[in-house]
Amino acid sequence: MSLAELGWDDERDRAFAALRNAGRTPARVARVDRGTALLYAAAGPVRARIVDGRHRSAAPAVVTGDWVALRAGEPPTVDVLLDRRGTVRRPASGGGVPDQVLGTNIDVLAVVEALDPAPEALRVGRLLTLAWQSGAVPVLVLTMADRVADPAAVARQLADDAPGVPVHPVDATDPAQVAVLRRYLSGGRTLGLVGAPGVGKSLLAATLAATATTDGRAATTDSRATPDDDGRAATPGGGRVLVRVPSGGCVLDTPGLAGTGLLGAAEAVDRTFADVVALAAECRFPDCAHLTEPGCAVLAAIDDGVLPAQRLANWQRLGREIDWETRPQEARIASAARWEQRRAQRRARG
Ligand SMILES: Nc1nc2c(ncn2[C@@H]2O[C@H](COP(=O)(O)OP(=O)(O)O)[C@@H](O)[C@H]2O)c(=O)[nH]1
Ligand SMILES: [Mg+2]
Repeated sequence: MSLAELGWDDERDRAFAALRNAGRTPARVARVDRGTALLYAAAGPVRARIVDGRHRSAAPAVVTGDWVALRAGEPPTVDVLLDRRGTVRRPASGGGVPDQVLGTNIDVLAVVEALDPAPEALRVGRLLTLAWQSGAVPVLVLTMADRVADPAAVARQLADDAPGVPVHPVDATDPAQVAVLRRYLSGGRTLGLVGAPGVGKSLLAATLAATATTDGRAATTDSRATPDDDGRAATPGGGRVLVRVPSGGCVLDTPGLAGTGLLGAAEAVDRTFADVVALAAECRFPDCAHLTEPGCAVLAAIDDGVLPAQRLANWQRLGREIDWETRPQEARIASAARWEQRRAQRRARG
């Protein structure tokens, strides 16, 4: 197994020189289980014990996608992480729960959303925000194209909301259609997959990893490509898992993100909605709420048909969500209680 196919390059090789002189070999983390990691090394897959780095205060935990220094032994161990590029995090959900790394060394991050049931523009915006934050290049993959009448039309609509992001509607059960994503794996790149549960992430990963036969259909999944060292069929299911693609590159599958918070994401939202932000900067009043104010450049753009009204609405809703996420928890509870009260009053009025 060539390290280059897994994303090893000259820069990483230079950074590794001293470790190599100390007898270590580089390897990439395919899966982390309790205390051990399954690694892809030049010699093949190897399971290694993770040496507890807690005595070194700043030592980060090993995550799927990491490059590590492998030390031969019985058992082999890993204790050094190389610098990361492109780290995808599930944001902290408040209440002191820290953010969670979903995977790292991701070059291209596909936000996966199904066309059926109809895509949720807000969720897509939220996930694209997470993608921009990761440092990876975002793309949007719309699955279940076989289940809707006009997938291209829906794709165009979502593309309007995501300037600069390539959009690919696909039937994920059809390897010939999934092949459009292979361009993101060339040169040993890693394609990450994020999205709600059940949108087809794992199917996309398995289809990309399957060896194509001459008739273009997927053969059985290449067992060397699947991160299961017990010989059982790989069931990436709940976990974060790095799947090797035999023709080069890797796919990093993640568990479903049902509700993805936006703590600290204001900047990334502004990037996703760069056009609205640029317009808002031209409003006459600096505190313009883009509702009825005179001299509002955003409303003018909507009137002129330059900006879809829905895009302003999505930007405002995401903005409110950020306020919500960053408000202290007591304020959130109080506000939720008030909301419940108002709802009860409305119900009582009938
Ligand atoms: N018809 C159809 N079924 C799909 C498509 N993508 C995924 N599925 C099915 O949807 C279900 C969930 O897919 P899975 O890959 O497990 O979703 P994940 O939770 O995002 O990993 C599986 O039964 C897939 O076969 C698609 O494009 N078309
Ligand atoms: Mg899955």
